[in-house]
Amino acid sequence: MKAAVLNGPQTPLEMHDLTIDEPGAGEALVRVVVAGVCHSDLHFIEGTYPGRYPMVLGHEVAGVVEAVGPGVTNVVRGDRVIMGFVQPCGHCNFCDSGRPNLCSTSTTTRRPDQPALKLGDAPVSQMANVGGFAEQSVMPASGLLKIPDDVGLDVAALVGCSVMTGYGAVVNTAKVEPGSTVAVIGAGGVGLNIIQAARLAGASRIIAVDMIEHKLGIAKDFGATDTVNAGDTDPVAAVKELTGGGVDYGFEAIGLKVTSEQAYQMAKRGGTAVIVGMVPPMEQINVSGMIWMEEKTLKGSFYGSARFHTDMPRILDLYKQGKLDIDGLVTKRYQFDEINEAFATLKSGEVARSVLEIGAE
Ligand code: CXF
Ligand code: ZN
Repeated sequence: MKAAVLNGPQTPLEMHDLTIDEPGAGEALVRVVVAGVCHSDLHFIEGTYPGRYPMVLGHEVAGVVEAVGPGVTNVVRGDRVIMGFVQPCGHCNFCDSGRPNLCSTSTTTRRPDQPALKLGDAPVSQMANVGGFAEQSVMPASGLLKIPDDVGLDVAALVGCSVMTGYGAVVNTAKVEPGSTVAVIGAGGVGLNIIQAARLAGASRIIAVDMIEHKLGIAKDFGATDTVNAGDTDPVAAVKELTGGGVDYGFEAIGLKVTSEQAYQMAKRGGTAVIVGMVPPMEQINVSGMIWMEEKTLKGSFYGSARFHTDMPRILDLYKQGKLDIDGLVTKRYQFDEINEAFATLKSGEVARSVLEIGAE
C-alpha cells in the first residue's frame, strides 16, 4: 500500500510502497479516505519535535474499517470512522477519572520495534499510532469512533484533530462562561475552532490575533468580534486597550514560546491563559512572579481535554445544526501525491485547512 514516508527532519515526504500487517489483538485495519494537513505534522517534518524515522505522519484522519483483530467490539468492518490520535485504554486512572485524552496505556500487544508497517525489511513507525498519510492504517481500535452515515469523511477527519482540539480547549479546558472575553493568538485550523466555540459559549468579545491579514478576515467569518494584526502593533497592548485591561481567557494556538507568554500577558487579573499550540519541548514559558497576587492561571490543553465518546458526537450534532462550521474550514483539497505541495502551502499560511483525498469510500 502507498504511503508518504518521512525519512528524517527537513526532508521531503517520499511516496513508497509499504507492507502492512494484519490487525492484531485490539487493532483494526482501516482504509484511509481523508487526511487533514496539520501544523503538528509540520513540526515533525521540520524537526521541532523528534520522531522515530522512517515514519508515516498524519493524525487528522477518517476512513472505513476493513478488518478488526481479536477482541475488538467497538467497530466492525464497513464502519465509517474518525481515527483518533489518542487511543484510550478505558480503565486506567485517567480514563476512569474522565480524562481519557491523557491516557498513555498501550492498547495493543504490538511492540514498538515491530510496527505494522515495513519498507522492505525496515520497520516504519506511525505518528500517534495512526500514520494517516497512507492508503491503510493498522491502529488500536479504541481510538476509532463510528460516525453517522450523513456526515462526510472530510468533516470527520477534521473533528479528529483541529475541531476537537479547538472546541475542547474552550468548552472543556477553559470552560468559557457566557459574557466572558477571549483572545485567540493564531487564526489557523485550531484557532478558528477556538473562535467559533467561544462564540457558541457566548463570549462577549473574541479578539483574533494573527500576522496575516487574510486569516484575520476568515477569523471574523468564524465569530471574531475584533482583530489585531500582530505584525503592525504590539498584540498585548492592543488586547488590553480593546478590553480595558485584558481578557478572561487568552488562547495560544500557534505553538511558540513568545505567543504563549503573550497569551498569559493578555489575560487580566484572575484570568487564564490556555496553551493549545505545540510549543517545542525544550522551550521554557516565562510568566511574571506576580502570578500569585494577580490570581492568574496558565494551563495546557491537549486534544481539547476530550472525552471522545461524549464530545465528538456532540460536535457532529452542532455541525449538523449549523452551529459549528466545519465545511468552511476546508479551503483546499489535494490529491495524495501532492502532499509536499500541501505542506508548502500550509507553511506559507495561505490556508485554514487543507485535506488530502487519499482513497475512495
Ligand atoms: C498533535 C499532538 C501530538 C501528536 C499528534 C497530534 N496534536 C494536534 O495536532
Ligand atoms: Zn493536528
